[in-house]
Amino acid sequence: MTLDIAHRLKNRANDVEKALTDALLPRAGEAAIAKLQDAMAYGLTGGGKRMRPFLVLETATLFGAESKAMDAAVALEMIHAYSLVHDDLPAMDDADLRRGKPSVHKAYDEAIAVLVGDGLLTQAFTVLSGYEPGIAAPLVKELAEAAGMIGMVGGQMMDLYPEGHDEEHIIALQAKKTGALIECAATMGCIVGGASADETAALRLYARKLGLAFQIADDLLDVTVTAEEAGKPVGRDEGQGKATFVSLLSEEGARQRLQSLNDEAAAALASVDQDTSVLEALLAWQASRTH
Ligand code: GRG
Repeated sequence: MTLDIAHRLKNRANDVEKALTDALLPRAGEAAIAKLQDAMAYGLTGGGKRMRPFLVLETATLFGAESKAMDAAVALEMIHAYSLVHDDLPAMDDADLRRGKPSVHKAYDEAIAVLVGDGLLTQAFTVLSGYEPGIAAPLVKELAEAAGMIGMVGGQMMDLYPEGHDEEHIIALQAKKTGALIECAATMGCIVGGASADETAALRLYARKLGLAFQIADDLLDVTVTAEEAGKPVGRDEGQGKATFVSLLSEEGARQRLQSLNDEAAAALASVDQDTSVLEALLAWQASRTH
């Protein structure tokens, strides 16, 4: 039977959506906290491709640990959603639209959007604390490092205060800003699944290549689709004079780089004994995504 990756992503996304909704229940008795929870749910649910949770679930599935992986997937998506909510704030990217609907600070207000990000960031670690200690500790370390100063937040800082506009700088920045959470997704799946050090290294390498390819696809979409298709503002990097893979390599060059990264990611899977066809299919799906 041929693998329908779009269908598999959709099914996983539906399961993740339900788990994310449940993770913010029950609503508190205090009206203010219930309102915060509503705003957190607004930023967390009702959209998104759920590629990072997909990667957690599929990596864990390689090692027969699918049933244990949803909480790790939820925690990671909470971090991702927080980053989008904060990134959209006027002090950051100042974007009014996210996933085709008003950004959290537009639907609520700026102070609530800051608290929504804070709430999601911290709730992610509450979710991980439910794992048995031998798994919870490495998951917490992995997610905290990927999200924090040497990971995504560090990458955001490098983007705000660039020390260069050349390819080397953009690769280093994006490996942290976008890549760290994607690498973390595969690693969390490995931790939950009890993968060996070699298997984890191979899947990390796969995810590192995928993360960079993901950013290149994002840069290409930024210059090829409308804001309506993207569900968020497009073409802003060029307006702000920010270097992207497209401005550095040209559209054609960026497409070629994306393809070589996909080839390298597929090669990294070769040393994993399990059936990695879903992870391989994800590469092609990601490269041709439309939002
Ligand atoms: C602490 C104030 C404050 C801000 C932090 C951490 C941060 C701001 C920003 C993170 C960096 C960021 C938003 C990177 C963008 C990565 C990216 C391409 C996101 C879009 O991911 P998709 O396409 O989105 O997976 P969906 O909507 O599908 O989930």
